[in-house]
Amino acid sequence: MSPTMQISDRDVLLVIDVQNDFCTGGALAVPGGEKVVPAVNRIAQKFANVVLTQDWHPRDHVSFAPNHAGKQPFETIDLDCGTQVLWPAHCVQGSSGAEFHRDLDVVRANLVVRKGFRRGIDSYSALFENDKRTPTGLLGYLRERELKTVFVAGLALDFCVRFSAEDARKAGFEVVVIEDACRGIDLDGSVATTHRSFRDLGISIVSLEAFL
Ligand code: VGL
Ligand code: ZN
Repeated sequence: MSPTMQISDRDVLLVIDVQNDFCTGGALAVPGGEKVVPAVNRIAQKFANVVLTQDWHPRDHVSFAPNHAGKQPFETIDLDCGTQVLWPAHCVQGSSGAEFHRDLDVVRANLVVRKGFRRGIDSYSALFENDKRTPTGLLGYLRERELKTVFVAGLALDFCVRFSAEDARKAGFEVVVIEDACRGIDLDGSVATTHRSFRDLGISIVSLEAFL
């Protein structure tokens, strides 16, 4: 993508999980998570269409390590839909950790998609839950609004940003990840795996500079 990108009414900015629990001091802090906030706010100015996602778990969620006797955060378990990383309890419905970062310009958003609200299944992607089948409704929204290119920013690069970008690409959208408006967790090389996967799927990566 060339510098000074032109954004059209068919483009959408998808802002993933910029919530207190993923920022410094939060229950599942992504290193430098809050640093995406000014970047996202700045880019969002350029878009007519901005969608936010909000990780939104019940307290007894299957992805929480404390809900599994003898398990520590970042260990894994096997579920019907595949391997599940066990996380510290985070983004509990209605908690302050689940709120958007206070400086995030939420006024720009025309839709908020909540995900991960079913006890027995996690949802990294903003389009499909981790069984790869249960829709969140966002794909229908993007199609019905006739949006074409999905720009993705937020947290965490190697989990919810990754799977959202991949599902949008597989559904036929052009997908552009704004790398320096994202931060990663990096579990067992997951950031490198994410970059390889983006390349294999034809997901573009640009820097913030391309928008300024
Ligand atoms: C996320 C782990 C658990 C994310 C959400 O937003 O990337 N990661 N829940
Ligand atoms: Zn979560």
